[in-house]
Formats: sequence, structure tokens, C-alpha cells
Amino acid sequence: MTSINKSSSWKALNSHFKKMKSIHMRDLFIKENNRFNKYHIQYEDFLVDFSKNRITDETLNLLTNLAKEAKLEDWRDRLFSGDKINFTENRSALHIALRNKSQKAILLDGKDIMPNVKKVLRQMKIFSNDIRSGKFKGYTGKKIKSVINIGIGGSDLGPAMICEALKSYGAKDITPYFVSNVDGADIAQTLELCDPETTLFIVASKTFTTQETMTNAYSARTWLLKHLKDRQSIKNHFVAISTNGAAVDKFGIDKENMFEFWDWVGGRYSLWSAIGLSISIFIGMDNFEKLLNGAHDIDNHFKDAPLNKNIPVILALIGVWYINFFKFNTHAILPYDQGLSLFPSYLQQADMESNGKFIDRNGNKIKYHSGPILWGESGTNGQHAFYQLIHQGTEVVPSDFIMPIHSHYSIGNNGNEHHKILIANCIAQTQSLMMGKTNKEARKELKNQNLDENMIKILTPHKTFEGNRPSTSILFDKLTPKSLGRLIAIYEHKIFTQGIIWNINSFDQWGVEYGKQIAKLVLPKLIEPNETSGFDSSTNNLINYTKKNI
Ligand code: G6Q
Repeated sequence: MTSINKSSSWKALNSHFKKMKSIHMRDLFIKENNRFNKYHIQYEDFLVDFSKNRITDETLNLLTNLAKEAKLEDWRDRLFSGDKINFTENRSALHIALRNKSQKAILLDGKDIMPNVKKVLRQMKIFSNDIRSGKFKGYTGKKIKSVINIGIGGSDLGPAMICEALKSYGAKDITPYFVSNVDGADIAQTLELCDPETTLFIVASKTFTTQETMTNAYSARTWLLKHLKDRQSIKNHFVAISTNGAAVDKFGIDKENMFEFWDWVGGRYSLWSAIGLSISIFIGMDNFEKLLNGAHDIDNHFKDAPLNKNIPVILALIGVWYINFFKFNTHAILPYDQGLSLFPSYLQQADMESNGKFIDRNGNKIKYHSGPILWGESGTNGQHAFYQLIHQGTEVVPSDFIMPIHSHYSIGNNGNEHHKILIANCIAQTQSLMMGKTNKEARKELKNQNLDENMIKILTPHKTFEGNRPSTSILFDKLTPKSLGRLIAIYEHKIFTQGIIWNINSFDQWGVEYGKQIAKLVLPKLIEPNETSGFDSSTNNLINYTKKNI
């Protein structure tokens, strides 16, 4: 395949961009008073308003052509049919099978994988029910109250984000904790909050070799044995989720307490698998199933909806428009829901680990930008911090405003005062980012404050907002397991779509593996007594300085 930036649709987009770059969205809204009608997609309770973007019909047509030229539809079929599209690891990317609620078989190397998927779901259901009901007890016969998930990256971020998001569905007598950092503070501070007799550790690691996770898991085991003084207690307090049965066995976790998943589940796509055990324990298996249902709905939507009515595709194409043509290289995720406070960092991994790549599928260095720098924070907190830059900075930051219409919490006047204020803030931001405030408007406002002419002159440029700052609003009824499943799957498929357009493999992560490899080189040098040489002078000195002062 010729490089996508040499394709006819890319070239057409380039010429179109020359026209579009100076057009203000204010004018687009004046010209097209039905802009919202044209540029929104309603999918059941999900409303995606992408009208506040620097696009026209022509932009969307050209972008859709680009997706076609990149053979998005073929690649989508290959994803769903279990082709080994993660070719650098010789693996399929079949997370869609984990939430396949149809009765259809999904074949991998000619064999239906659904029976195994369902078997593990049943195992999760029994175990989650037993923990919640108290049937599964700690070694001394007490009910489990604390569930500590020990994992990192894909074995941590999804479950942690979801347990936070769906707290209102959580068991009141179980607290989930997530320990990921190898910094001893993480596990030590968590253990301080827990009682060994009522604590369950979930060691979540696809490989069961990750240094951080294994170090934390061994420290947890030491802590448990110090208190319970019997190796037999491990059976009542440790379960493992992994693809590596031998390593789980070596750690001392009973086969019965192991939940399997498979190499065709990428780490950052694994929350739908047994890696979600902390979720199913906390919110119950029925709710976990609803999360899967939500994702399955979007799998169907992504598969079946025409490209120009397809939520993940539209989000992806608008992203490509900004990254590759406007050269806006960052993207903000701004959820107006406290529950989604971890959503930006979860998506950071999903997006940046998938599409943060400069080599295409043919092994060539790409000559265009790929994945954006993703960042964000829940609203309204971000408004009092970094939104200044979004409004008036020299960088333009396309932003996603994510907002449920209803809150789980009834508080304030009429029981919805807080939520109305939250919604008002969210909508107001998208409006002012798009409209801006002209010099004339700023001047008029200052005049109304009865300021003297000199002061008005000084202040006017500072109070002027260029506007034309793009945003997409994603609204849905309420943050439920189902809607969260949908939201996550929307972004997963958006990321996939962009990876296809950029012709990169979104499913490997050699940068992460490299990190795992280099840490192993430095650790022995920190331990050995003699002076370290052999690295560059900075690294040698950092190691030697640390050794001297440790
Ligand atoms: C995700 C990455 C990475 C991975 C962690 C943990 O896609 O592969 O974030 O999830 O490195 O790996 P283990 O689950 O093998 O411990």
C-alpha cells in the first residue's frame, strides 16, 4: 500500500484544509442554522454532538473517503473475524469476543473461542457471588472486606477506573483497592488500611512476570503470612488472573484460584476479561454483564452503521483532521462526572499505547503524525486549572466533553442543583470555546463596567478570546454499567480506526516492553558494590550517586 499521505483523499484534504484553516466556526453556525441537526449522531440515549468542530460536509466526505482508501471496512472485518492483525506479536485482537452477547461463534485458528470465554465468565460469577455473600471466607473464617487488585498498566487502569466510576453500584461492605506502583508507598499505605483476615489479593498479570506486580505480590504474601502464620492461608487470600499457569503455580496460588485469559486479549483491552474480577466482585456479576452488553452494543454499531453515522469512526476522522492537517497534537478528555475522574488516565493508556507509534505496518517510518498526546481531568476541576490554555493558549486543544444528564446523587435544592450547575458549566465551556469573544465584545463589556478609556484599552486584548476552539460533546442518560461499557468501546474503536488510517499496528506495545527490559539492566548495577561504568556518563553517575547515598 502506498503511504496514506500520498493517497488522493489525503491530497484532497490538504487542499480543502487551505480553505478551512481560516474559517471561524461562528460563521459556520451563522451560515448553517441547522448545523447541530447535521452534525450529531443519536444512538439510543447517547448523543454525540460534533457540530462545534471545524468541519463542513465536504470535510466529512473527504475524511470518509480517506477511511475508505485506508480500507477501514476490510480491517474492521479482519478485527471481528479474529485475523492476526497484531502481526508483530502474531496475535489476534479479539477483545470483542469477551463481550460477544450474540450466539455467534468466534473462530480462532478454526476453533470457537466462545465456550472458553463463557466458562471463565461463569467462574467469575461464582467467585464474585461467593465473595459478596460471604460464602468464600478468609482463613480465619471471616468475610472478605477488602479486595486488593495488584497489577499495572492494562491489568490495573481499566478495573480501577470502572470501580471508581460505578461506585454507586458497589457493595457497601467491600472496598476495592488498586496497587500498581512498585514504589513501596503504594502497597504499604494500602496494607495499612486492611486487615489480613478479611483481605483478598487479586494478582492480575497477563504474563505473571511483570517486575512491579510480582514485587508487590510477594510483599503482599509476606504481609499475609506474617499475620496468619500458615502457608495454607494463601488459598483463602490470593487469586491470580493470568495467561501463565506455570508462574501462578510457582507463586503458590492454587489452580482453583486461577482465572484464565488468553494471549489474544491485549493488556489495555483486558478489563472485559477475568482482569475485570475486581469489578465483578465490587459491583456484582449482573452489573459486570451489563458493562459487557454496553460494549457489545457499540461493537455492533461500529460494525453496522455507515461510516458517516458511525460514532467511533466520526470521532476518529475528526481527530485525524486535527492531528494531520491542523497539526493540533494534543487532545483533551473532559468528563463532567466525578465518577469518571480516572477516565482520562485510563484513555491515555488505551490511546497513547495503541497509537503512539512512528513505524507503519510495512516497517517504514511514517511521514505524518500519529497518536495525539491525550490528557484531561474531570470538570469542573479542570476549569479552575488548565482550561486557561484551552481558551487562550497558543496551542489549540480539541476537546471531548463527556456528560451524563442524570446524576446518581440527589443533592442540593430540588435534589439536582449540583448536577444542573455541572451541566451548565459543561455546555457553557463548549459554547465559549467555539464562539470566543471578539475585541469589540470585550470592549463593550468593559465599557459597561464604567472603566476609564485607558484601562479599557489595556484590558481589551487580554479579555479577547479568539474562539474557534473545537469540541465534541458526548451526552448520555446516566453513568451506568451499560453506558460506561458503551463509552469505553466507542473510544476503543475510535483508536482502532485511527490506527488503520495511520497504517500502524495499534495492538503491540514495544515501548512498554523496552521499559521492562531496561529496568532489568539497571537493577543489578544498583545492588553490586563496585562503581558502575559502561553506561553513558549521566546514567553511570546517577547510579553511583544513588548507591553512595542510599
Ligand atoms: C497493555 C500493556 C501493558 C501491560 C502491563 C502489565 O496493553 O501490555 O500496560 O498491561 O505492562 O502487564 P502484565 O499484565 O503482563 O503484568
